[in-house]
Amino acid sequence: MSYISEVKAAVAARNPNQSEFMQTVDEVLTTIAPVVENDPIYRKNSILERITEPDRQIMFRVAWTDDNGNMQVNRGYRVQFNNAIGPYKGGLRLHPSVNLSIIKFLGFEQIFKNSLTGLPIGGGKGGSDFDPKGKSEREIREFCFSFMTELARHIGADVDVPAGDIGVGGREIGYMYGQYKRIKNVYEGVLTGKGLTYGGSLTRTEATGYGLVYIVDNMLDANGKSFKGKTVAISGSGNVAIYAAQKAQALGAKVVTMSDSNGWVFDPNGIDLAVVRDIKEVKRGRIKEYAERVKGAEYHDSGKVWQVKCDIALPCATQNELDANDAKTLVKNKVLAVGEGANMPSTTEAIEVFQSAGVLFMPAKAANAGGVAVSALEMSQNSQRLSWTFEEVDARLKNIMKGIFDKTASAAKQYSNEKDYVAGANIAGFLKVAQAMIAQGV
Ligand code: NDP
Ligand code: 2IT
Repeated sequence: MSYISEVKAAVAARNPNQSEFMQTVDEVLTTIAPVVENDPIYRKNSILERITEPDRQIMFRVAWTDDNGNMQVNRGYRVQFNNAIGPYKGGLRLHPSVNLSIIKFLGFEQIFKNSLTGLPIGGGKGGSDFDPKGKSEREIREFCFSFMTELARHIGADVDVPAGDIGVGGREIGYMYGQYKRIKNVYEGVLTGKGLTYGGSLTRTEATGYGLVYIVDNMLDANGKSFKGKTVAISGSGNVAIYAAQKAQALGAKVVTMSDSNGWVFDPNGIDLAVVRDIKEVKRGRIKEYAERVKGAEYHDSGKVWQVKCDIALPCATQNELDANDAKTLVKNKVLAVGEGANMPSTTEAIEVFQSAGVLFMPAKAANAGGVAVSALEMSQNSQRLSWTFEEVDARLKNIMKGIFDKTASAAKQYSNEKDYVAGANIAGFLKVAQAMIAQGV
């Protein structure tokens, strides 16, 4: 049995009922085979066994009182996966679907994504099955305080630095930061995505969406194409989706769709982002309101944005939101490129459909690394007690995304085929972490 097959079987046996975690482990181990099977050093050092087992998995009770005075209980998580190249770094997700498998899949992917940025950050992820939808300001604040009361003992600016993800934005980071400071009495960059008045970095809000469009633009450019005049379908209408749409529009594309978990909108005239931002960032409302406010726009509560004809598809909502049937529809409609803004939005089968049809496909670990990259720049600014301008951070982000594209493309060319950016990103991300693990011996 090959080393990779052995480890896959062992990881599956040790982690029953963790389908999302196994999905990413299967993909990563399969695609790094050309590196791992050709050099005995990886087996000798048990690198695959080590990299698939988190350093530490923390699960804890989060109790808080709702507005009726009743005590509610949720489960909190922080998985500190790998700190071979830097402190654990990765977001916190608040969504009712959160479980250990989802946090582990996100933490595992974060190891390789963070490595690709070229910055000194290890991989981690956390969150809770708390549902922020429909909660009052007071309930959100109390949940965040209670969550941080336990989390504070496990994190630190040089230990583990959480940030936002689904359901966690500037508001939640603010409450968590306030509680951390109260408990520890230190003013340090322990969280990223902070507000601009207390250590946050300019461009962090925009970074994931902008970075996604920058790297897709690099990929298009390498293939003689560009965003100009293209029709773009985007799913989601949260942080990543909004700023991906903004940058795609700035590069001359027409964005025609956005969605949330209730439904999706199609605007043949191009999405008016001021309306989306008012609904989502100000009112915290539903995307359905877009079609009530904008003439010519349609709202659908069934089906998916992928049925709309587009040149470029940017899934920016959640894992496994784009399956093989969606991929076949996109291919039939002659999609040129796909860039994953969300983490693992395409199923394994969907990726196969895109790759075998010759669609340019940029996987999440490379495509959405701009967010965590600017988080790492926020850490640097906090450590230096300096803050850089929007233009400076944006210029660095653009360079980092170009660096990720180059590393991904060159590893693809060396170990697989030129356009296999999935293998390219996994291999380039893996090599740096594996070398550090071997050097450190533990
Ligand atoms: P937000 O919470 O800001 O937005 C999430 C969006 O996706 C919302 O429109 C939400 O709709 C939709 N969505 C979430 N879960 C589901 C679901 N189960 N089914 C359908 N729609 C869903 O999160 P972000 O924009 O920050 O995150 C989006 C994706 O990008 C995630 O996969 C995240 O891991 C990834 N990511 C985020 C980064 C960041 O910096 N924020 C960095 C890198 C990746 P609704 O409001 O109805 O729930
Ligand atoms: O998935 C991700 O990379 C994020 N949610 C951002 C993590 C971070 O630490 O900024």
